[in-house]
Amino acid sequence: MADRKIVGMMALAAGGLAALASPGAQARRFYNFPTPVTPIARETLYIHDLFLSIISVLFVLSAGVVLYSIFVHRKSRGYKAATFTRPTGTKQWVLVVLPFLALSFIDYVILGIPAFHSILALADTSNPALTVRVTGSQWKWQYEYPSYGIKYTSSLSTPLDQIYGKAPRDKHFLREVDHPLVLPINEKVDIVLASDDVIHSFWVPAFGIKQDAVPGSLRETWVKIEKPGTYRGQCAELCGVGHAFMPIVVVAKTQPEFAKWVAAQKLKAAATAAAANQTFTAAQLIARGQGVYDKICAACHQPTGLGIPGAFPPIAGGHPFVAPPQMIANLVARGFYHDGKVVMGPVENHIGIVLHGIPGTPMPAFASQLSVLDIASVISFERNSFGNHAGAVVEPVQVKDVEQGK
Ligand code: HEC
Ligand SMILES: [Cu+2]
Repeated sequence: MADRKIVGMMALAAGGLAALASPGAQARRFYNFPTPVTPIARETLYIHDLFLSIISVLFVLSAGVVLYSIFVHRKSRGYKAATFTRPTGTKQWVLVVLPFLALSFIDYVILGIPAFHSILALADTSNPALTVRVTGSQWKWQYEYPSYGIKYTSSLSTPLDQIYGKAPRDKHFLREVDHPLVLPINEKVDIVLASDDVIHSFWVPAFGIKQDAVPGSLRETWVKIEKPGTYRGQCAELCGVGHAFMPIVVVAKTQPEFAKWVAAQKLKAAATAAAANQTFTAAQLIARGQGVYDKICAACHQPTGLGIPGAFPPIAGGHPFVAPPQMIANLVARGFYHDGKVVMGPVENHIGIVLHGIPGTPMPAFASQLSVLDIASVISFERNSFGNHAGAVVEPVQVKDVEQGK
């Protein structure tokens, strides 16, 4: 009989969907969640799979009943539309109340308890073994380990040629950085998020976390990574034109490997501090500065040094630049504008601009992101490239002097 066939087909479809969505049967494929590597990610995935299986079965069952009724009780068989507007009689009341109770049970107990548990677990940042501070800024992440005195900036390392389509894209196009966040496995790491400018969002799918970094307030989340490896994520809050250029790369290491990394970072920090007192040749500074410029400044001032009319002033002196009056006034005040053209202003002002940014404009302060040597180098590069002929370069001590207000 046709009716029985339909019921059979419905059962088959329900079973198939349930098998697809059931946690055990599911291999992690490209269209699904990445393999979870933290307790939170695993719980989230479990809840997702559970929700999906139950919802799929309910969908198939209820759609099946609807389709069945439409087909079997059709007009041509002499059926007439029902006219009742509310349940009448015991049978109908049971058919209303039972599904309601069943749905409530599914929602508040079967799904509700694990969901509530994971929300509580997500918020529990107590007793971390390590705290890292993550600060979003346009358009890079800064990572700081207060207990080790380590602090560095992580920026996109995809070459500009690939971004501009002049070279083939590699596997991790726009998802590779110069200095990843390095974390130990099997330890609870408290991640304290802040922002230097607008709202960013720290999102690493394999960790099951996505937490906004909000200017003027601190947000927290935590991870306990179970497997060494490289995990990739992205800023998940539209934060300006460079939003797609601030990926997150986390390298999880075993405790001994992590300890080695910490020791190496401390040595590096000592070397950077020492470099602030050394002198370098013009060629050394300019070559180093070119690297810093391409990585950090070119996003706004452009690889050509010509800027973008109205938004980002050229670095190349002698270039006409049209911009809103306030921006022109800023440039004039610092000695970087004359006769409708951008000019190389006084070196102290140049150092000041790069150290402290231009408040109230997109020009960021780099004092906390770049070493004194990097700042000296990038300024040396800017003053001797793009057709600028300052001749002299800037040594790290000069930057230190301006920084200390000498
Ligand atoms: C997020 C975009 C952005 C980045 C990144 C950026 N700048 Fe700027 N910069 C600006 C803007 C905007 C101005 C103009 C601000 C104003 O006065 O309104 C500016 C102005 C300047 C000026 C003064 C005017 C001029 O054109 O000479 C200098 C010098 C400068 N930036 C150097 C740098 C250096 C060096 C870097 C990299 C270490 C850098 N900037 C990175 C946006 C940026
Ligand atoms: Cu962002």
